[in-house]
Amino acid sequence: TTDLKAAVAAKIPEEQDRLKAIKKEHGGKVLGAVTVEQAIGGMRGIPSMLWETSLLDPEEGIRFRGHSIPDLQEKLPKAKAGGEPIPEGLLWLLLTGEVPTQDQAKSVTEMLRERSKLPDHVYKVLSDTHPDTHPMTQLCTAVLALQVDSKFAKAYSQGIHKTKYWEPVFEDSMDLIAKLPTIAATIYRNTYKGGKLIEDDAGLDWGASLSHKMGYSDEGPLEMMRLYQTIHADHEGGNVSAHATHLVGSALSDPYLCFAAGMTGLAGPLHGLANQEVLRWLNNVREQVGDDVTKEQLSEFVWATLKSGKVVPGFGHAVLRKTDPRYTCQRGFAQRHMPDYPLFKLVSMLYEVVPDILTQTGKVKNPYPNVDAHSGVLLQFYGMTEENFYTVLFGVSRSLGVLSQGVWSRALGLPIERPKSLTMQAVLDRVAAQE
Ligand code: FCX
Repeated sequence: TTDLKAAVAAKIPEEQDRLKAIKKEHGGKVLGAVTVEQAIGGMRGIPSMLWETSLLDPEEGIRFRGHSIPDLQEKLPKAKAGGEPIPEGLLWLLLTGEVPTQDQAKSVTEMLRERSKLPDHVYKVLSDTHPDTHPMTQLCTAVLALQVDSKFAKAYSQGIHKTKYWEPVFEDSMDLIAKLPTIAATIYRNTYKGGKLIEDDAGLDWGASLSHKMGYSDEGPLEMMRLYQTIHADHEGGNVSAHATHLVGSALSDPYLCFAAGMTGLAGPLHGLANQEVLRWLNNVREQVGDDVTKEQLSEFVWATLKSGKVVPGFGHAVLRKTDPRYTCQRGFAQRHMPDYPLFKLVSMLYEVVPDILTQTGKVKNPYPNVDAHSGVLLQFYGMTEENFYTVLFGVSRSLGVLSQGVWSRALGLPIERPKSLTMQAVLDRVAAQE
């Protein structure tokens, strides 16, 4: 089939049975103990939720439905031979678990295009926001403004049977994914280009159309955006944007509400906003020493950042313990398309300088670069110089992963999330009871 919804529907019964069997046969088994340190330390490493669309290996990085990033660059359908994968193909994979054919990916492109029209009131909300409103806040505002059209919220209020939840959740998710490029481009044009919007090009795929509507229609930025939108899509379930979406969705808040929750989390500087912070940091270096910075000067900057009690943005990770393959993939793109670009050289030099220094601090568990260390270079090269907008691009991509999982969370009937919290005294009482 080339019908995405039918392909998902066909998978649901076997996956429901699988989950039922796992629960029945292994429900009482232990996945891991929880230490006091973990409870205090941001629940790091506690296996405590189901997330089907991707799994993060600390050494090897993300796998989308079992496929690594290089694997997907090879296997996913492309807009042009030998080019970058199109994110619609990834969406099919995330939702069905199967790598799509060219025709299946094309049908997703068409399905999204049919749903892409943004209601007038959303344009109005966006043009009425205070001009200084951060683009991420504008993104959340626009997503919430769209919520009035939620098919799930409507179906729920009309008493839909719980076995059918996934269907309107699927519809809302596709509607929202379809509209996000127009929302993002409108935010960009309003904030930085005097509100002059650009007509869509009906021949373009979802990711390329985002770049086009922002005002960048050459082959270079179109290909870059396809890759960018593919690799930022998902990073298993525990990161802040995914977990926030998942948590809020577990209360049966509709996809607009839970995606907005995810995006408010992505807007934090330790998470998605790090791509903006990296650019600021790099610009600061360039302003102070110019493009011909030496390794010694760069080291001084890194140390100065650490000594002033700040993090070096774009480095470190809560789960990964090696260089992020999303970084490596973007580095490969830069090597192919912009090998002599000064900013790329600066970022490459950081790769040689920062890990050593972070290791010397003796506390950073992963001194290597993450996805956010590199994405700004690609955007800057093609003229997208407004770094405060970068996290919006991350957010558009993240919709593919978190909303796909949202469909499966409802299809599998996952319950409301409600972990246990403790007071400090309660922690001490539990520890004392064990001694
Ligand atoms: N620069 C300076 N210090 C760092 C650091 C960095 N890049 N990374 C970690 N540390 C520090 C932590 O702040 C912590 O210090 P503390 O003990 O004084 O509080 C200590 O090292 C141990 O932290 P660690 O266990 O290694 O890392 P966490 O799991 O707590 O945090 C993040 C992970 C990603 C938040 C952390 O590495 C960081 O702040 N990095 C910079 C911001 C960033 O790039 N975020 C984007 C991450 C990601 F790719 C994404 O979500 O987009």
